[in-house]
Amino acid sequence: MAEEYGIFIGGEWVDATGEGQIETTNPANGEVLAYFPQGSREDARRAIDVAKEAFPKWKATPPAKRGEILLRTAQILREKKDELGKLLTRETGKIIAEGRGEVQEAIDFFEYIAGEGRRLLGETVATELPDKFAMTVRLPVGVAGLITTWNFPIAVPSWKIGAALVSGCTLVFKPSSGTPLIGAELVKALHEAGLPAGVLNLVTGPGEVVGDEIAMNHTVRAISFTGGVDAGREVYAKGASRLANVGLELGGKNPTIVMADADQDLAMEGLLFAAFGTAGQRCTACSRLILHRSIYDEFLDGLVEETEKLKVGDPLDPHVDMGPVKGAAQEEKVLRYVEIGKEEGAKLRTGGKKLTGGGFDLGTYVAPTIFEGKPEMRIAREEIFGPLLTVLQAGSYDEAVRIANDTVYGLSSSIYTQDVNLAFRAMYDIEAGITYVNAPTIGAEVQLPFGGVKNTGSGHREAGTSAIEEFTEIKTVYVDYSGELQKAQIED
Ligand code: UN1
Repeated sequence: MAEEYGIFIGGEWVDATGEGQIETTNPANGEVLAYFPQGSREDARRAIDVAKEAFPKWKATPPAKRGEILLRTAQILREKKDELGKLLTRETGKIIAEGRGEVQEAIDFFEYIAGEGRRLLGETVATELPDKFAMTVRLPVGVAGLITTWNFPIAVPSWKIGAALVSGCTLVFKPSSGTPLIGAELVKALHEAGLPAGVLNLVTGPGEVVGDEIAMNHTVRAISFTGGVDAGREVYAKGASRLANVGLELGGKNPTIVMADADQDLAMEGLLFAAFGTAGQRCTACSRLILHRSIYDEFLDGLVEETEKLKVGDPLDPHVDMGPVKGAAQEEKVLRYVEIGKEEGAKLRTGGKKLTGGGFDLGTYVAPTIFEGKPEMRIAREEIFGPLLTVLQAGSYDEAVRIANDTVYGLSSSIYTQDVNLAFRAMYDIEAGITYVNAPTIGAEVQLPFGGVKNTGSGHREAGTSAIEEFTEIKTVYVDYSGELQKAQIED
């Protein structure tokens, strides 16, 4: 029998006032994993108020102590890595190697960011006056609201929670209704590690209700959102209406350029991983392949052949390469784009259908799909978030970059070439937050900034050296120890 959860406020699981339940299910076979409340606006407000109350004490806790709790969280997650990896696979449908990999990404980030508690660096800066000292310090913004999506349900919340907590913020966390169970496990691990009650509160529920309250509530000074562009735009506008700090990590239509001189085997292996890993359901997934004309036919034939060898099936089976897409809505979306691609005159090279028969009937499985398309087609422009790769052709490096940049998005990108000059040019020319050279578009490491340009974000970067910027404000401090009134800028 699937367990029924409440919402987590003030260090305990409590009943929600909202009506209705979220049923979290396994996309591989439809099994119900748990029930969570459809939280109400009042539930969200209660969590925000508790976070506000907990803030002064958490702010006063030395950052190194805050970091220690995060390090212990990493240890707890490491001990539970197998169990959590399996649960993550059951809740998202990503294959078990990726489920475990995602738990590892959360561990990596908590280990990394724990050390930030011994830095939280500011600057000391020279002043123009004698006997005066100037410096900057970083202070927490206050209560932060975190809204996340289902495709990275432990790693992405960990980036946000880890950075916000070490910064000294207290939090309201709304996990995706698609993956609340793994979100709850993360919250449990943090409390097992010693996080004080009230510092982190979890409220499940609809974006239009719980998410909206987080976006609109004046107590929430920073909002960190990962999800789709439409929802992100709304959160941004609502946050802006009350001048809150809004960090957005939205979609992608990530290109891979393969030049004529590329190591083709390496590029092909990388593409299979980037396009069909996690069934294409990563913000960083490659959904546009831009092939140099001189290798187009040869490379594409090889890629289609290799794609057809991918084993699709039960994501808990370690021999499987690709699992289901996340539920009926994702399946319907991918299949709709298959029809759109056909109507636009794109050439379907492989896949393009729902997989049926045997174990497939219980879940939502779509075959890895490759279309030959044109840059102006919708399948080459819109984020599909599934195992659908559109292949485009370019006659030169300049044309390839033009096509790569012809998108409203700009998260990840990749170029395969042996030409070091081209590789460095691409680093500047491609409009994206991340560019890989001779490596796939997915698999960003936690100690580097993560985020995108154009419609992918609002200029913030998560993880890495910039992780704490979303959750801290810089305070400039002047200390005048001259004992006299000294006036900057004024002569005499
Ligand atoms: C996402 O899809 O939102 O770079 C995050 C990657 C992962 C993170 C993906 N480390 O593919």
